[in-house]
Amino acid sequence: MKNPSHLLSVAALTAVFSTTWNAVAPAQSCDRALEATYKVTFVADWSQQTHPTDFPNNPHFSGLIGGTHLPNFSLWEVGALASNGMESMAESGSKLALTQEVNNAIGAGDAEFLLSGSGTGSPGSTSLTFDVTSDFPAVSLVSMIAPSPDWFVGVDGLELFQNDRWLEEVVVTLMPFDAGTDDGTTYTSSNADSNPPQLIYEITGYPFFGVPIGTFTFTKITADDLALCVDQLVAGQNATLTVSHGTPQETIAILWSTSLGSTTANSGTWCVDFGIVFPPANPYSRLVSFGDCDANGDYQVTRPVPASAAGVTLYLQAAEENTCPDTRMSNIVTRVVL
Ligand SMILES: [Ca+2]
Ligand SMILES: [Ca+2]
Repeated sequence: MKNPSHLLSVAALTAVFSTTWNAVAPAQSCDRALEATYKVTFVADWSQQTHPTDFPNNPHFSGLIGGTHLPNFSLWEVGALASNGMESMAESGSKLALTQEVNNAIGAGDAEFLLSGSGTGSPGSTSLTFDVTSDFPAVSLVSMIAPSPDWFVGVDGLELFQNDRWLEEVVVTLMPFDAGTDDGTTYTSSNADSNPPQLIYEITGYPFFGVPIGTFTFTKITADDLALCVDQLVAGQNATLTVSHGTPQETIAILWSTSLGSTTANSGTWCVDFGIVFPPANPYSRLVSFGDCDANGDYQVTRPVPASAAGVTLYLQAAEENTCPDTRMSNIVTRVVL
């Protein structure tokens, strides 16, 4: 059973939050990064049928390795020298040195998350689920073509967050690259370290002849589309709530709840997928605020927190109007009213 004082607090919150409408301008920016989870599926097509020239035994790809990073950071790129980690990956399939390079980049503030997954026989497929944020929106991911001297497939700095939007799905057609670190010319050439090393280049001729190796398909699983920032909530004082990454001039609703869960609705202009729960009979009783973004897509409102709310745990989430059939939701903010 819920205790009566808790219910009283909730009732008081409803009354105050739903009857006070005082948006302030100009809005500050909520500097919280947007978070997303993607799945990348590597479909390897490389086979005797697609690439008959000298096709080797035991065709496979080494474990996926890479990271999410700043757009101006590069783990590898065509026309540049391969790092030691890229050389090791492309020649032996080892992840160790490249893992260290990604971790070093994370330590230097250039990268955010290490990506590490399994390899696959070919033809075959493997997938990897990973987190990414709008502050480090670029993903690089590679895998050795094996057996080979120093050949690999991969993406270099694919940005999953562009123009203030997460991409729903991106299909990358994979072509073979040469890391420039081994002079072998056939799949099964013995080791011949390149001295001096050459620049990374796409192999357009033998033995691939322009036929793609496979695909990386990046699919958005979940994502925050709006960033919600909420001050500390202090009973009897004003609190400021800020939403960023909204569509300029579009309407934002912020709602509160005392429980996490699920509330979805499709009412024509409001297609929402809340991770918090509202009373079915009157969801609008949980409305904190409702108003328009400014020209930057920011929205800000100040609300009084009722004195009776002290000790209550609140969950708050924002939604944007006119995005149907897609939803545009914020992160969920959890606050214990002080
Ligand atoms: Ca080479
Ligand atoms: Ca080498």
